[in-house]
Amino acid sequence: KLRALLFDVDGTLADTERDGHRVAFNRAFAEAGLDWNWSVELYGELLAVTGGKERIRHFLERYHPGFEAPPDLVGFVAGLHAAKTRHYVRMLAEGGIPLRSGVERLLKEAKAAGLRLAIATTTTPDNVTALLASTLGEEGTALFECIGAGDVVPAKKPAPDIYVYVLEKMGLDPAECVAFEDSENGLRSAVDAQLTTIVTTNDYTRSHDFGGAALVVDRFGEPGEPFDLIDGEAGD
Ligand code: XBP
Ligand code: MG
Repeated sequence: KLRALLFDVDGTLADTERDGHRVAFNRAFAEAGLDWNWSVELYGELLAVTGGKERIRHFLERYHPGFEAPPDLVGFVAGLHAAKTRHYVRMLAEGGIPLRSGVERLLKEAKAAGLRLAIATTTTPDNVTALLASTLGEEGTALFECIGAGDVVPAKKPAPDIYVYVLEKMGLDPAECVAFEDSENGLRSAVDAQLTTIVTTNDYTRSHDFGGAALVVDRFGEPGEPFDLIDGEAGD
């Protein structure tokens, strides 16, 4: 029996990456006096590594191998990332990013139908509450029984840990849930947690490999703006 819907955040609930996270990283770099600038295209590559701190470290190793990092590299990256979170949360509070088509309706209809809702994301908890508050108002966060986010598990997506964490917290079996994701890393994470997974694609993820998804659509959609079916496995 279906009891709960589990949602990814970035790319699934809202298109937060290109005009949100990316811009916030760049603001944090500029503020720290660094001349790094992540273009829309470069950021698409960097998204292969989930987690902002992990992404910064990957960028350094790959694009600035000669960078004279301060002795406390972990602290340096954590400081940059904290500034990035501050910029990102401010952008959301200013109403910067709307929910994707069909998201609010899906959440509210699911809730009204008695389904339990949860979030499983690699992003920082403050970012999740900022997005929900800025788009759904103060009751936005309360829609979700459990918000699994960020460093609460050490291994981020594509590892299944964050989904396993949420399932344990809610006392649910994966067979009682459906997960919603937008990316290959997210899909791997959910599928490896034994979850039936619906994928909603976006500009950064359209070309990903979605093998193993129960259904792939280009959006959840509204009656006036229906989704396009990209792939579906009969019998799932
Ligand atoms: C989202 C991420 C996050 C965000 C940035 O992946 O990878 O790292 O890009 O957030 P998913 P933080 O949608 O698969 O959860 O900087 O807070 O990590
Ligand atoms: Mg995502």
